[in-house]
Parts: sequence; C-alpha cells; structure tokens
Amino acid sequence: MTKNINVIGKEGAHLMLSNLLRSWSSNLLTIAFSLAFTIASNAQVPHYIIADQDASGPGGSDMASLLIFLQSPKVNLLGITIVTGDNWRDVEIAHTLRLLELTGRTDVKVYPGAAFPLVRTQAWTNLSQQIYGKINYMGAWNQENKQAWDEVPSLEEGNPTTKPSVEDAAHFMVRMVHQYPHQVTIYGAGPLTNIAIAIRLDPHFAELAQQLVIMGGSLNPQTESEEWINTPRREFNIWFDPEAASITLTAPWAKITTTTIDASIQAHLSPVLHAIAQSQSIPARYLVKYAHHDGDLDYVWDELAAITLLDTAITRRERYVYMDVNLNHGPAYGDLLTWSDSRKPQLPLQKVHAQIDIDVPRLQKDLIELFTSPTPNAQNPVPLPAH
Ligand SMILES: [Ca+2]
Repeated sequence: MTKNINVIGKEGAHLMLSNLLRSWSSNLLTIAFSLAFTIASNAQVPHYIIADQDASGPGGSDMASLLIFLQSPKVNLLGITIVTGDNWRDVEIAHTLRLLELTGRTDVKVYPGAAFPLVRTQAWTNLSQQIYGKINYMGAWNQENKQAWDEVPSLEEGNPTTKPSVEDAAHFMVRMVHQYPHQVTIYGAGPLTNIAIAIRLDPHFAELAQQLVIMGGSLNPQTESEEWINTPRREFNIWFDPEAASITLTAPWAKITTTTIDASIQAHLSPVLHAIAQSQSIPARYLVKYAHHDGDLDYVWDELAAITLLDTAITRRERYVYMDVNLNHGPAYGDLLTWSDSRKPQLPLQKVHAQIDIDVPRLQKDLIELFTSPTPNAQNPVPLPAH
C-alpha cells in the first residue's frame, strides 16, 4: 500500500494547526457530553428491566442472572419472560416461579413466551448434523433430554404453587415500553424469539426501549474448548433461533450491548460459589445447593451480562461492530456475522457494543456482595427443601 505524501508550506502548517485545535476542542466537547450522558444514565435508578430467559433450573447461569436482578436494590424488575432454549418453556416457567417463591419475590410476574424457535426445527437440526457435523450443545434438544415440550416433571427444588401470567411475553414487553417509554432495558439471555415477536408485533418496540442487553454471539474466543475451536462464530442463544436473532440485532434500538463467548470464558462462577458457601442469604444457599459443577457450565454466561448492566466498569475492552446472523441453511446457519464501518453491506444494520475483555476480580466482588445480601422486598420466602 502507498500513502500520499503532501509537501506543505507555512500557510498549510497554520491551517493544519487550526484544524487540529478545532478537532481537539470538538473532541473535548464530545468527551464532556458523553461524561454528562454517563452521569445522567447512571442516575436513572431504579433501572426498569425485563428479563427474558430460557430459565433452566434449579441453579445455573439462567437462575443466577435472575437472582442478580432480584437482589439488586438498583433494579425494578418489571417481569420475567420465558423462552424455550436451555430447556423447554413450560418447565422453565415452573423453575422460575419456584425461584420467586423461594426468594419471597412473587411480586415479580412470569410471562410465558415462545415454545419453539421461529423457523429452526429439532427435526431439521437433527438431520443437518448428518451432513454438517455434530452440534456440541442444543439445550432443550439435547439427546439426553427425554422430556416432551409441554411436560413439567416434579422439581428438585419443590413444585411451585403460584401460576404464570395469562399475558404472553411479547405483548407484556410491548405494553411496558409504552408505559415507560425509553426507560426499559430489555435483557435477553436466551434465544431471542420473544424479543423478535415483540419487534414484529410493534415496529416501535425497539426504539421505545432504553436499550437491549443480551448474552449472545461469539467473535474470536481464545479457547481450546471443543465447542468453539472449530466453530468460533457459533453461540447457542443466537444459533437456536437464527431468524429471531437477526430480527432482534437489526432492529432500531437506542443501544445494543452483548456479552460474547470471548468475555464469558474469562471467568468461572466456582470462586464466587466458594466465597458465598457459608452465607445464610437465600440466593447463596440456593446457588450453592443447586450449583452445576461440570466443566463449561461453570463459565459466567448470563450473570456477566446481568452484572455488567449494573456495573459497566466490568467491561475492560469491547468491539463496536455491525452484527447480523447467517440465515443460510448450510453448515454456518446461525453463526454470527460482523462488519466494520468500511466493510458494512448496504443494509440497515445496527452497531453493537460487544464485550470482549472483563475485570474478573471486580465481577467476582460484585457477585459475592449481591448474593450474600438480604433480598430486597422479600415477603414470606418458602424454605429451601432440606434434602
Ligand atoms: Ca440463558
């Protein structure tokens, strides 16, 4: 590559200096504005949050992320919306209702969402593995999950006595952004089916939200793990419902932030569980009792996206890129696509703040503090089963 070299005279040098000063003062102004904006947005407490989850339980990342919102005095959790992903919707609803009973937070309502992805089916996915190779993790569709989609077995943590709302997830989310325009954070830590349905129901939905925060996508994770070493752009939440993810990532949100696999695999939950093992707080006892101890499941997935929402300084490095999803029904169906400004296709895409590097000690400190605190507004928590 060759660069143009201009020989400049004295006048040119003056012009350059004045341009430089102008650009500095404009940069200073931008910094001042962004500082003011940051202070203003931090002052917007309590955060109105809707947590959209594939709430497989008991314990695990889905439930830990819900506990972060239930435990934080900064958060006004408007509701929890449920989507099939890690497990089937109906059993996830039961686990979530039970979590709310155990923490004494039945004031928070649970809204049933999509039972299936928009287009991808289990039958097609099973067949596609014969052509394109085995998928590492398929959530509700994992071979060992013998449960029917609408079957709710007896729960280890006890069966809930409360019921979900009759309103569905998408209508609830749309109603909330109209009730609190530009004040609601949509937190999506499962497949994005419910959020995509809300976007299609009401084209104003995304722009009326304050922001979208998701756990999803994978860029270039530094790992030897079987799940990403040959398929670094595949991440379950995006992969499970690629069409929903594409609809969601290309909608006109004021801001989109995502916790990627790149960031998640930098921290484990086990040091946090170890630190809270003796705590008598309800979330600590629940998380320690039902913790998953097997391999990759110990990474900090949805917890990271949730806690970063409350403490943005956890992010040490991010990439700010255009994002979409590969919708071709080939071997890369559901893989994340990203572009820089200079390579972006001529399509209405959105730029996404992709969390890449994190402050692990800060993350752990925040989680330990939250999980060992008393649960705000807890009313008559049901005792944890003794066995
Ligand atoms: Ca999840």
